[in-house]
Amino acid sequence: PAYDLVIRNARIVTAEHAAEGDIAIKDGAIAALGRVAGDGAREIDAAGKFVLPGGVDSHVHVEQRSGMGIMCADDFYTGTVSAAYGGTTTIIPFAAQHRGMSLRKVVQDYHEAATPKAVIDYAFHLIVSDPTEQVLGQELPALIRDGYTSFKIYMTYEALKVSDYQMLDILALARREGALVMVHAENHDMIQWLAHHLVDQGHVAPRYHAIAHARVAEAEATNRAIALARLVDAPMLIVHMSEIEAIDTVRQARARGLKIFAETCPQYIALTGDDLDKPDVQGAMWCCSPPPRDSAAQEAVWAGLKDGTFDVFSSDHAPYQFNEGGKIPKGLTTTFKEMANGVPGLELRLPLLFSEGVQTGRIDLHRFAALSSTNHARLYGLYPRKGTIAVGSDADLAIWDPQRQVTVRWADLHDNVGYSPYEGRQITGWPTTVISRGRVVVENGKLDAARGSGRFLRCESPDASRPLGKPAPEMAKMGAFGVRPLF
Ligand code: DUC
Ligand code: ZN
Ligand code: ZN
Ligand code: ZN
Repeated sequence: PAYDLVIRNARIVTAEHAAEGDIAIKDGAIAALGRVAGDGAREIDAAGKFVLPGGVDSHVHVEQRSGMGIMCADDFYTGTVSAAYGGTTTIIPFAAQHRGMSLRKVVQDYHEAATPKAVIDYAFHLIVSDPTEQVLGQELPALIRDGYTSFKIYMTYEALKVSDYQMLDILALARREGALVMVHAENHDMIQWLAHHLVDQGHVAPRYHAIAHARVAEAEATNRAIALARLVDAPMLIVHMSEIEAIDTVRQARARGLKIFAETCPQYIALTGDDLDKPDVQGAMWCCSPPPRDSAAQEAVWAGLKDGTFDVFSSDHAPYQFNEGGKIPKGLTTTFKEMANGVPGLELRLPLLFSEGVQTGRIDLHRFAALSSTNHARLYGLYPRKGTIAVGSDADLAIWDPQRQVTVRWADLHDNVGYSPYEGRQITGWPTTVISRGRVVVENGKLDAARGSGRFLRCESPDASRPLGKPAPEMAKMGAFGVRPLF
């Protein structure tokens, strides 16, 4: 046969194009598109189905210890298996530095964890919590050249947060070295102050998490992060956005031509703060940061998904088991401050967006492809190897049955979390066949992928990280005073 695999009669949809035709795959890559004459060692008839680029999930936590020291429930096997079942063929988890650690060592440790277990391809973002001279001067520039071209920083969480001063250091470095900075934008002191008084007065249940993480804390930090980026003319991406005013702030920044990118997640279209309002500690299962808000905020998120304010729709999969060593730390009748923050979403990210977005007419399939795959690959330097259906690209594909009806039950999912925040929800449309580098890894509900068969991806320095060349006027003036360039 001319090809390893040929998919026939597909309705092929990418971020830019739609076409009816065949996809021929050889040696893990797409070899031909259109009317393919040669035969395949294997052929799949995709009549009546959509073939989309395999999902790229650029915000996931796998085998990571949280700022509070709690270990994720998913390792690189269960995490990547769960991703594959949900139509995702590339993940970009974090290699997380905790203070005092060498970033180089952190990266080695994550590779040791991922290499023997991952079943789909992966890259890494770095989490920078300790920007020492060694980290800024040596480790980060070298790591960026080695293919780790994005890093996340936190404006909140005692153990992880960086100061505004440190943010400027990190942004200036990213600008100079060609990396993209991702920011968790919430005002730390507002949250701490509210939380302190809530706990002080005995309000310790999970539902108060959604009160302590006030909307204005996200709005303020988003605005401040953008201001810091403006000072030094560094592009930036705000992760997991949930809130109306913050979304508007990003929209305005972009309207002014700034390179501010934005991400939102399933929990902000499918959950609300009321989900945390459950008896006893049950609400912990819906706890994430920022917290889901209300239906008005959900509508604002949809508007942003539609109008392009959001570039990427990621899961922020942060899997913690309920009780056993997870969300509710053992033996503790806890306050909401000790809960692990995060919800699972790797497997349901795309089905939720398809069902709630495409099926309802809120977004079209091109936008779905962009939000679920293409824009992730572009923003993080993996395009066009990942994120599209084109000759020469990796054959990472998801064949979607738009009619398939699924009722979410955690028991049918493949993560190791033990519950789903979306239990009982009806979903229309499902990725029934998933292909990673030409290998059919999921078909008819069955997995066929060996542990360790996923490959590490080095990220290029993305166009998204190129500065505009317009720092704040005062910075431009410093040169005229003979000040040495700051980046
Ligand atoms: N931030 C994340 O990115 N994930 C989980 C929790 C959080 O605060
Ligand atoms: Zn975060
Ligand atoms: Zn007090
Ligand atoms: Zn996260």
